[in-house]
Amino acid sequence: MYTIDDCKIIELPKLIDNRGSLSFIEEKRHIPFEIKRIYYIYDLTGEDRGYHAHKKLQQLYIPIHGHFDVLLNDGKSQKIIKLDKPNFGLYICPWIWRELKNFSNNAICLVLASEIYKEDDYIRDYNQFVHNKE
Ligand code: T46
Repeated sequence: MYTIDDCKIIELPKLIDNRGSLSFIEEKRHIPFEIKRIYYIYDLTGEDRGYHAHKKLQQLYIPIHGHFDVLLNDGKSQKIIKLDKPNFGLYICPWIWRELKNFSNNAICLVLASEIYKEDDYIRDYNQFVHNKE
């Protein structure tokens, strides 16, 4: 049974020189899954996003610009994690309810995902999520 303790902040490499900074991610080295999809959310209006869990999907959220909060809930416990550094990503395992909130101006969230998009991997009803976790 997955819990919020299976979700973690992953520090990514950051190479700094007089031109700026560079971070990189290699699958199975910095993150525990193979990357099958990359997407990003941007032009955010301030409305919350998420409000769902995934049955199989693993993801890494990276705040490549700005900052925002992620609420994680496993049906029993919850915590809120602030993402505000492009070299720190949040790994989220399956079966975790997530809500993305408090986006700063021009925030961009880059997401690395372990599976291609499948709507039937989503649980978008919180009561159903809690019921299925039990
Ligand atoms: C997550 C957060 C951070 C696709 O067609 N392909 C895709 O790869 C994705 C991610 C979405 N879509 C479609 C599904 C919906 O019709 O785009 C529309 C908006 O997706 P959704 O309402 O799920 O957006 P968010 O921001 O609430 O959630 C998304 C991801 O779905 C989710 O896995 O963790 O971003």
